[in-house]
Amino acid sequence: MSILGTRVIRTEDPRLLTAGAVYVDDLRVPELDGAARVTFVRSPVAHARITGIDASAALSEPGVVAVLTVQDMTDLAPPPPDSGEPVGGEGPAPLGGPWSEPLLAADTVRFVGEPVAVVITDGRYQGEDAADLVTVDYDPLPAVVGPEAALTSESLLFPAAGSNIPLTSPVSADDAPFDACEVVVEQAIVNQRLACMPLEGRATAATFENGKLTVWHSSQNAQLCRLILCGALGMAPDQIRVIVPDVGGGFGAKVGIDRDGLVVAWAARKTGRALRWNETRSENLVGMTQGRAQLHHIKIGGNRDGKILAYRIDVIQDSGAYSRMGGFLPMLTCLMAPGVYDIPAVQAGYRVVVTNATPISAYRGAGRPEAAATIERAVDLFAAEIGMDPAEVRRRNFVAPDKFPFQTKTGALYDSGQYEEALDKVLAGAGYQELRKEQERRRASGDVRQLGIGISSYVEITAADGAAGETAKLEVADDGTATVYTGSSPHGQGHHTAWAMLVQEELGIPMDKVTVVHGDTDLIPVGVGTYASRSLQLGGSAVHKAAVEVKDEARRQAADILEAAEADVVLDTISGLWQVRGDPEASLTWAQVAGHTSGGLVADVSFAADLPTFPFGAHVSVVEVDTETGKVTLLRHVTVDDAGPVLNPVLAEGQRHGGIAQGAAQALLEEVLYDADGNPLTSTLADYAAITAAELPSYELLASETPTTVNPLGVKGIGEAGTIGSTPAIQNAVIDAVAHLGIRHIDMPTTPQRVWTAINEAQKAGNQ
Ligand code: SMO
Repeated sequence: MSILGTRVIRTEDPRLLTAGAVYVDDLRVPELDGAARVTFVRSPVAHARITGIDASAALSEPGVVAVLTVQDMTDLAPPPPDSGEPVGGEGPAPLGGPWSEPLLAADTVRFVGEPVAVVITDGRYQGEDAADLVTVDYDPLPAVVGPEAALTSESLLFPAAGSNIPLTSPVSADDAPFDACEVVVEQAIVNQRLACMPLEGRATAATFENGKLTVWHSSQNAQLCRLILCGALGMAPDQIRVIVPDVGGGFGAKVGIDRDGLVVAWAARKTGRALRWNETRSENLVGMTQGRAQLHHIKIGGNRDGKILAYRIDVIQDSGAYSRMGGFLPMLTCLMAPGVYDIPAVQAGYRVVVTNATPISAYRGAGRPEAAATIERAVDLFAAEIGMDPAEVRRRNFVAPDKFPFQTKTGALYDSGQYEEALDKVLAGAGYQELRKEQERRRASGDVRQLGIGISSYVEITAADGAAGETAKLEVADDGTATVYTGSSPHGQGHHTAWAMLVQEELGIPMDKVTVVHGDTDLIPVGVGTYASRSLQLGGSAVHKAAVEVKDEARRQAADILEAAEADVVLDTISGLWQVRGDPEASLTWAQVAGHTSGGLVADVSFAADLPTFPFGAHVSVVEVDTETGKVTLLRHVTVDDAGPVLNPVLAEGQRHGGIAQGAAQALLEEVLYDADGNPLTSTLADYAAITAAELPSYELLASETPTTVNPLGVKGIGEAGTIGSTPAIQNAVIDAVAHLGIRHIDMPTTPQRVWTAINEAQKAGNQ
């Protein structure tokens, strides 16, 4: 009887739902008693030269301890030149040289919300008041707003660099593959800028005592925070301890620690005071890195029999003011450009541009949702052009199941996949043929509420940096309990439940006797963290590997105690007893076996995968579009998300649910907007239309499990799949609902205004 694959309720939840989580701002540890508060003075303008800062009025306010600017950072080395070396596996280092990002603005500000100074006060509200009294003189410069403006603007964010384009990987201009096609379609496709919006914003606390810096930070990986802190503050790893308590969501924006958190840590060292910082929602909506922000120009060609022969995608990545991830995101977009299709000619390239906006970084999928959204739109555009059912076009172009491992034209090696089977399953689950009939009926009757059916087939890359691996230390104590120290730091995923299940499965130590520890560099000096849908396949495989090693050692110990041959000693994983084969009387508990050793039973391992994995699936979305108002209602969402064997359906379905909601949010509602001067228009939750349960139906999740061979659990990642699959299905559904009016494309988010405008313009064109 295996616990794997069973619906185990999350062990994290009783505490979260009763006592509540302990986020950074909730910490009541003695070291932070009497901590002073950090308040940032942020730029109110998108692009300007700073000509003066006067803190005198602020300094005379009650409770003000200090006002610090870049002038006070005399203890820091200037930013290092661009090394191009990866940081912690999640992509290249931020750009250095003329493009480098300071911790506090020096002579220029480049986005609204950029940190200019910090005010340190005894109380939190004193900080708000004092920050208002810091006078910063700005000499405005022309703002560069949006990726296209960056290409042509004479205003340069970094004049010494000579352009607004830090990185390019040019797309091929070879038209020959398209010239051979019967049909060619071109389209500009926007993948809009999104806010990452974790429920808990950024938060940092720090103390500096006896030469040791302790930093509590809301992060996806404590060890990466420490590495970045070492570099920024010029300290050795053993001088820094990073602790990550409960984290209220990250979605990519909490990988490592960003400049705001670094400033808090630096200020604690500078002033010798314990400090706390917890951002407001408005700060979060301008200061935390945002996601997506790509503009694509695509060309897709093929024949009228439905065969796609050529695909080109030219990506412009708006990196915001500072290119924190370099070309990493568009590189992943280009890698995954052809999706699930076996297309003979694929051309993909990108330009990264800087604009006067909040920096862009990873956001749930980080470069792959953008690839899937656009190839799935392109296939629908092609299908519409040749007048073929979009499901049929997909079927005619899938990578066939006997072609795995499959090398794509863009250089990815897909491990395993069953793309047609996934599509057939989701179409059957949705009742595709009946839906099409209902659509016909509504079209024929001129119903105000038109039905749209959208399909997406997707593949994504997870644990792209599998070679960086993950750590696990497992100890079984002489009371028979087990402790797992994991390098994989959760922020809502349920690692504690999952890792305890893996220990129970292998060792027969019940889950309630297994404690999981994460996010403390003193206890877990080596770890990589949670991102890129990597946790179970790397961190879980590490726990599994540690359990196997502990079991091997325990068998040797048990054989010694029982005076039996090792080969005859077996573990009954139901009772958790070590026994001698054929002698049920001779048995030992884990406590007895662990007590027989001097130091307890310990395995300290890391697990690395040679190759990434490629989860896949198919989504069908059903929407209703009110053709008089443009309002879209998401009626149904049916999915197959195949990430290999499911360890715990409760956790996997939770990831799918959240992912679908975030994908729906991009397709339907969410968009970070700026005005022509670079002022953010969406810096409160009244303006940024974050999706809620009211806009979402109950999802229909279908099962499918195709294992991989790259790790012992056979698992792939599930964290980002829902987002990657749902966005194009929903966007395609909205366009499908109005396709009979002659509409071929509507950019995301498909807000009532955009849909209504498309309908209105189509009607005007039809009346001419
Ligand atoms: S977008 Mo992520 O945390 O790889």
